[in-house]
Amino acid sequence: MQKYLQKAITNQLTRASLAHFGQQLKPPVRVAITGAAGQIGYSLIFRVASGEMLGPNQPVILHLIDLPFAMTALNGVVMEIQDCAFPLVQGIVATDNQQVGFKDVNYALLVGAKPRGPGMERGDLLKDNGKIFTETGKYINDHASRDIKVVVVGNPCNTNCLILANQIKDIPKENFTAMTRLDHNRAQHQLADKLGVHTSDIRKIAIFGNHSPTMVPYIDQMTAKNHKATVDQQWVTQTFIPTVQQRGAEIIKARKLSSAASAGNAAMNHITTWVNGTAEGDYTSMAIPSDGSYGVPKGLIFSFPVTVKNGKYSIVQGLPISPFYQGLLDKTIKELVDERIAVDHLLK
Ligand code: NAX
Repeated sequence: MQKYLQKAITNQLTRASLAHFGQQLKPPVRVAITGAAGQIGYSLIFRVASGEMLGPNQPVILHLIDLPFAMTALNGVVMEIQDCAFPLVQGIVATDNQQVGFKDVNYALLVGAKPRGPGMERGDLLKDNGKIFTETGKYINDHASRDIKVVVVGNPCNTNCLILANQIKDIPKENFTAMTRLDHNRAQHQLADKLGVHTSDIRKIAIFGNHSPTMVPYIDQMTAKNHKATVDQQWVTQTFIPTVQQRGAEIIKARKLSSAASAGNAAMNHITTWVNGTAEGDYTSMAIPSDGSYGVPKGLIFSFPVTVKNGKYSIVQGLPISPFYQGLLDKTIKELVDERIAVDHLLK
């Protein structure tokens, strides 16, 4: 089984059979997904394989990584990918060996993480995941492509990303990011619903801070259908912000399972926007290394409003921060500073 799983299944479809698409195909890129046998993995892998993340002319070699105990389940996922006969899938590497898993990888969606168990303190969660992300950082540093773009999804994703990036010696630090796009998408839906417009009509909103209940959905510059839009402050404080912050818990309560499909969707959105850019006049949310903007301590992995062009993101500067928002920002900054202190020994 192990031998089979570690073998690259190459040339699922030949270039000749791809030619019927009548498109100029790019050379294949390698996309790693950790936690590939898990729930988010299952909602994500097939959409990446179909070309939804990187486009219809971008063949992919999937690197599916999970822990040894999950290899049998992962083998089932591999069989299903094969049975989809995806035109863009040029190979599959399914493994519990990170050296093999991250070899020459161009994009990594780091979903795998230790979940918070009953009675587990946040500090213990940080430490356990810290070990995982320290190790993964070393493998990425030693084996991945130098242009790799990484999004950390596994929680606590901001600080996991901080630990990971600390292991990286010769890949730009800005290539390491964490996901707050799900929170952004959730905010967009709530606002569209409130204003009676489509989600795509809502622009210029952002998530600041940690992917945790302290996150700050910022809407002071919001437009709907390209016009400045406002909602009443009472709804913002009593309904909107708590709904976005607690949406994950609400979904678990309803489904008895976590929000895997929307999380997988957001992880893909994060990479697609990073590659293709933001729309003119709009921004998105990415947790990225702070450069000190908005008074956020340098180096924290902090969610900012960003614009993206030619594969590079830039923090949107100069947004007015009201005393209300400053109070929220201070809280989320403090939480991330405390998380950094808790894992300080892993950052040496
Ligand atoms: P599952 O428990 O279904 O799957 C996790 C998978 O990761 C398992 O197959 C497990 O074996 C694997 N895994 C654990 N440690 C690993 C390691 N070191 N290397 C490779 N694989 C490893 O959880 P799922 O629902 O898929 O959620 C995964 C993670 O996403 C969790 O940490 C969760 O908290 C986080 N989330 C993050 C979100 C965000 O917005 N940033 C939202 C959704 C989700 O809650």
